[in-house]
Amino acid sequence: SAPTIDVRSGMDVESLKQAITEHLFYQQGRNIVNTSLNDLYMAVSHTVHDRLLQHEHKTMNAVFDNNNVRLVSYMSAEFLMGPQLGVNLIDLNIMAEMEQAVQELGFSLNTIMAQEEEPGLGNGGLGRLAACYIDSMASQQIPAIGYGIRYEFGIFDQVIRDGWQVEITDKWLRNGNPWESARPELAVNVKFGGHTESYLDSNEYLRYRWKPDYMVTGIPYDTPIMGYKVPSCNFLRLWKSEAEESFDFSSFNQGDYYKAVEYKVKSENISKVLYPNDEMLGGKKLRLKQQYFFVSCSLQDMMNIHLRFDGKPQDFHKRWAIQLNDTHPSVAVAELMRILVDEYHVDWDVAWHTTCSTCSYTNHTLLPEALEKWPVGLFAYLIPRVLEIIFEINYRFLKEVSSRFPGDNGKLSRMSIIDESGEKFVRMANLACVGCCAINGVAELHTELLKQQILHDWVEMFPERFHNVTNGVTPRRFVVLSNPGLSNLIIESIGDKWPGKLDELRKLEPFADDAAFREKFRSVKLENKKILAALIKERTGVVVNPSSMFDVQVKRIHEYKRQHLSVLHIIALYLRIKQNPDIDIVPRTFIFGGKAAPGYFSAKLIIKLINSVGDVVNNDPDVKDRLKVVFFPDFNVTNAQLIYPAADLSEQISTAGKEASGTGNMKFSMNGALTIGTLDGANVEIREEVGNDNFFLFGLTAAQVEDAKRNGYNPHFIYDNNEELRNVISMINSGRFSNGDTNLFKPITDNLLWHDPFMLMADFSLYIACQDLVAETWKNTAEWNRMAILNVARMGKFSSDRSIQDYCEKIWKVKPFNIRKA
Ligand code: 26W
Repeated sequence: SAPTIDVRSGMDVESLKQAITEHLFYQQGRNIVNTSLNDLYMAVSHTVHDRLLQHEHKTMNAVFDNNNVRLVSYMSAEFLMGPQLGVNLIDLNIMAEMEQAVQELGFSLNTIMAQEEEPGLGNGGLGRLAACYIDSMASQQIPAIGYGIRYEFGIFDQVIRDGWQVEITDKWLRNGNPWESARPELAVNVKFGGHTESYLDSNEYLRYRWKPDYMVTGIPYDTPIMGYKVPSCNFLRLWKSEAEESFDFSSFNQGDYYKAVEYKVKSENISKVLYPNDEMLGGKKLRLKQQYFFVSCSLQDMMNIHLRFDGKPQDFHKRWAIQLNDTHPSVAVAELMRILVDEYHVDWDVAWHTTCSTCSYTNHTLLPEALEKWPVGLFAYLIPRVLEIIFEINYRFLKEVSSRFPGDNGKLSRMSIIDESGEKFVRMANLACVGCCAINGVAELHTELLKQQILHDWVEMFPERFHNVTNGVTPRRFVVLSNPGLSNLIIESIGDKWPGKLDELRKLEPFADDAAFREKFRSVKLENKKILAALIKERTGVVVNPSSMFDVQVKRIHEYKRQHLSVLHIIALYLRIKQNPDIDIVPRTFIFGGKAAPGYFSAKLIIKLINSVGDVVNNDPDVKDRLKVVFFPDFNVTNAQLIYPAADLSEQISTAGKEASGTGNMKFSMNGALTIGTLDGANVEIREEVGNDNFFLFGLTAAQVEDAKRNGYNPHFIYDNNEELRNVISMINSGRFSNGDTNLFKPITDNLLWHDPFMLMADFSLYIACQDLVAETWKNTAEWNRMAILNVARMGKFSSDRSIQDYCEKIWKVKPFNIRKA
């Protein structure tokens, strides 16, 4: 008999084939013989999306039927999602069925997956962390919504021309987005500009209302976020800004069509483009508008959901736990107060209790230049009523501070939400610390330094608010999907429970001593390296040897991350070869990748330096292909998924105390790379887990860095006393890597010699010695692979599932909600 076909939800091959064919025809207007690759990708993705919607619908019905569920709202200006098709097939457990369905239609699933244009709605670590966390919340069956901005242009695409970074706009929506659904019926309005006035309500209470200049409409676009092999499906809700339809210009300016057009453009601009800066933004007005826009939309939406449950406005905290991903959404503290007090007439003190009980704040950086502050004047101009509320919060808070610490004016001025030392600013971290019941750092060391340094006053005032939640990453995307070779090897050995329960990987430990397993492990890595080598050839023209050590540093380009320290090492090796061409040296391929903020000159010059050193080293016959240097252009999630599985050595070499956590470090180890790293961020905990013997540690500690600074650090002195270092710097300054131009890289070398804020000079000799040990270890293949297998086996702690469990227990006080049992 003919198989029963269920076009919308069937998971068998026949149903999938039928569904693809129908979507191709009815949605794309194509049939299977004249389809384009993109139409095919759209049809396959719509087929998967249909199935996700079934789960999303069931999850939301179960949640809404239950009055006691507390939901999580993960508010983030960035969600660096990466391609969706592959992970969704894994979560639905239909990868094999889809592969077969597509094959029977005459295509290859890999080619179709490669067609996807990833939503790059984030800069780096913080945005990618948000994406891992919404994945893990769904997998842990925590009812949650991710709230953010639907940027029309995500992070720019990077191309390299003549060794320099060139930025190209990211038109990720140009071929359509099959994963999102617009929900215009859930649109909300956001006020901007104008003035406030007071009035007496019917009970003679003094109230305030905000008469805005104009309003902007937020349209939500939802993307389902499926849990891994569980029936729960949450969603990501991103806001697009549009002009408010009913806004009537004619009433004050008869028929001014141009004014209406201008207003439309102004409204739509808010969600137009992601700011590509991951440090400070010099008070960009549009950025503040973005922040307030998405926060206000999200809070209104959350209140609507809460009221649908028949909740009272002041019980908002019983329905919702809000996590603020850094300070970017921290205006939520004031906006929630505004909604409760102005719109629902809740008493101030009650509203304040509700707000503080709802919100928690995650800090992601200690770098002072990345702490957000906005000119008070800008706030007054854009969101006057919100500023009044901030003043009121601050007035009441400072009264509390002075009664707790009488006469401590230093404390008062440091803790004030308003910076009054010169031009007045609103300090967003202070607003978050006042209005949140929990504050956390993202790795043990980072949390300790936060408490000692930038948030010290806050620890004295509110010690119970402080927590650590060490970051984690999703093993579904970063192992199962991106490294099928390794996944299958692990499954053969210890079964298939580990992707949802990463501590299971411990069972791999005994295999580290099994020569046959080590050989299979080595061959998986080699295959991954061949794939990457082919891609490197295609993208850069450089031919690399897959059996050389792949020494990789991929992350945003920043001086504190010290990509240039690795460059100094490369030049040192090159000098050794030039001095003795027959020297016995371990063949290495150095692979760099990462974007520089468009206005960050030093970072862009570091990219140029990497490419310039590569040009010389790669083409010098004396090198005999023993060293290759590659800058892999346009590092993004898609490319990352091909790079981590092919790495032998992971470079995590930031100045101690500067990298809050790092998450790439975790992705490398999970894929069987060994780490060379400083005691910084999560490196400390990674080393603790994998064992000191299985981690290449070097460099000053955070405390030593601080001491050296206090005692008048002198980089030039170190340079004077280290011959190898002198030769390396001289080689750069000689113009050898810049066609004789002795000035091109001067800004880098001068900075190192005379300032060196990130202490490359201090760490240079330690780094080189450690790299020599790395090379020695590499020569013993069995030993290297034993160490690498132990790294994989001991990475359980760094699953984002564990991070989410920590947030649930320590901060949100929410439990998994099993929709089957509900
Ligand atoms: C105001 C502009 C701006 C934009 C982004 C300032 C700061 C940021 C982020 C905090 C930068 C970021 O991505 N930080 C990284 O967050 C990761 C996730 O917690 C950590 O692993 C990284 O160490 C941290 O640099």
